[in-house]
Amino acid sequence: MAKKIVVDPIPRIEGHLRIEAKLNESNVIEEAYSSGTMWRGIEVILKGRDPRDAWAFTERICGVCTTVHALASVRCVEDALGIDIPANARIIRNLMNATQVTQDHLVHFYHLHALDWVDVVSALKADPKQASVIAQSISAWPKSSPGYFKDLQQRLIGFVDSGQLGIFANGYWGHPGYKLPPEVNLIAVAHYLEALDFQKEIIKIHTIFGGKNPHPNYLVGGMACAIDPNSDTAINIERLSMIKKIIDDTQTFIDQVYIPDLIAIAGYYKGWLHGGGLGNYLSYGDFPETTLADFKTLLWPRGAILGKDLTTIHDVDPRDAAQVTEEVSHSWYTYKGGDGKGLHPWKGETTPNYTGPKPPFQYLDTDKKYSWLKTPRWKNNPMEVGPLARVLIAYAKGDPMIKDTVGLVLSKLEVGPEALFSTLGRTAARGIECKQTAGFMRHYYDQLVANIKTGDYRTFNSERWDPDSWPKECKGFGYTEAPRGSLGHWIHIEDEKIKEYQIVVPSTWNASPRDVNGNIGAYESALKGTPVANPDQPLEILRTVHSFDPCLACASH
Ligand code: NFC
Repeated sequence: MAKKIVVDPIPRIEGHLRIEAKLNESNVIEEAYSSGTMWRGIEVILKGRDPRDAWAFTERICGVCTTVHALASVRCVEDALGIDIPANARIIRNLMNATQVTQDHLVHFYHLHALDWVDVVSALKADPKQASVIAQSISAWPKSSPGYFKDLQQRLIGFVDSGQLGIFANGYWGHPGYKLPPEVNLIAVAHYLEALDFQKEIIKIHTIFGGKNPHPNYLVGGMACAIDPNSDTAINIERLSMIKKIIDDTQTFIDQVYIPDLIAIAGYYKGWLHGGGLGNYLSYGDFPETTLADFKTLLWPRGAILGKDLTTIHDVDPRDAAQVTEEVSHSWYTYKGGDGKGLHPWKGETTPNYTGPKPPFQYLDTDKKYSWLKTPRWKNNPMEVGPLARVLIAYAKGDPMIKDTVGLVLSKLEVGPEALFSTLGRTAARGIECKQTAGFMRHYYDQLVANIKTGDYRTFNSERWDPDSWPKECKGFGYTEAPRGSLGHWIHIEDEKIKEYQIVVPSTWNASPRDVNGNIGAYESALKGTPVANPDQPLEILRTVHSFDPCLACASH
């Protein structure tokens, strides 16, 4: 008899995502339903406030992608008010954004996703000498001696013997889906712990430019950090050298730890090609070399792919009311003109109306409304956003750096580009992109130093700071490519206050419920057709959903 299984909550850090899956008699997923189970109402909280404060509220949507909402928000308000920012501010924002993506992808690979492929308990059976031989054969990373792996294994044995697996508790250890030999599991666990320590170093760049992390400071009109090579309270030579050292170390870690681990682990799973999903991909693009309006200079290109067709990249314009819409036919909100009517975010509404079952309950009523996420669509199509979308769009557009790195990863794995349309392809795309953004960190550091050397220390344009200089009414759009994908903020300002503010978030695109036409979202599509070896331990569902790196705090905001 067909069964239904529920995984709730499913993300490793960022909690309130529920997946319900219907399995057929052979335990293959026939239908999946993705539900966000919490809502906070940031869009409602923003109404009536000073638009210059919006970044500080929206940034609190998330502590994981902690900088991206502030970035989209200041860009949105600057767009509405017609503010050009100084070159240093653009470069610092790009550097902080590249830092965010790099750190976020590293944390995703090791701490949010690796344990779907790595069996921690199997590492106890590893031969440390053999682990050392393997580690040295795949990388020049110095922490690879037999003694290093033996010590780590002893620590793990101590955890297990005391019954305190701590961060490794509650895994499906011993599941037949785990394919790595014990020695590769031991190497991966070692790097899990090293990456946990190292990721906090990367993000110090935010504390230098933004005062703190999470939630560094931003500013409408520029950045709030002063540049003065001769002052010890500003961005000076000492801090710039600290940034340079962090970038050097980050590139080394990505090249010598992340990428070799990704290739080594993926090599054991390359037959597991489930989870491809929609085949529709969207990216707004990011990393402007001049202004945001000049799409041609974006280092991450803008575009859309439909039906896996890499020969045609469609033009994307998120300002166009016929392109980006959100509807609520399956979401716990109501729209004045009807819940199935797609609204462009400049006309968007946020009116919560929970109509789901009263807890405790066994299943959601998925024929009706079943999520706190709205349903975004691009030209009525469900779209996947995120690293795989960006990598495919850049690859199809012939970006040389992406072509090289994709080529390297595919040739090491001995698979063709079609393997990218899968859960593992999504995971590989994140690694490919992480190598690229670590390179962007260096690129923007070099740009910043070169610009400072010209004597330009400006980080803020105060021309439109005074609300008396604003029009009575205006609208703006701000975008960024966050680690998980395309993020847009749309604002309507009237009489110096926020009249409406709408946010369409990467995890909302990917985790959206069905639309009024019955089209399923990216998670729902990626899960369909996947065989589940043991419905009591649905490791396969974790793998595919985690490969998108869900963040529900962002998605339902
Ligand atoms: Ni939270 Fe996010 C915001 C999402 O836009 N989704 O990547 C970014 O969180 O992680």
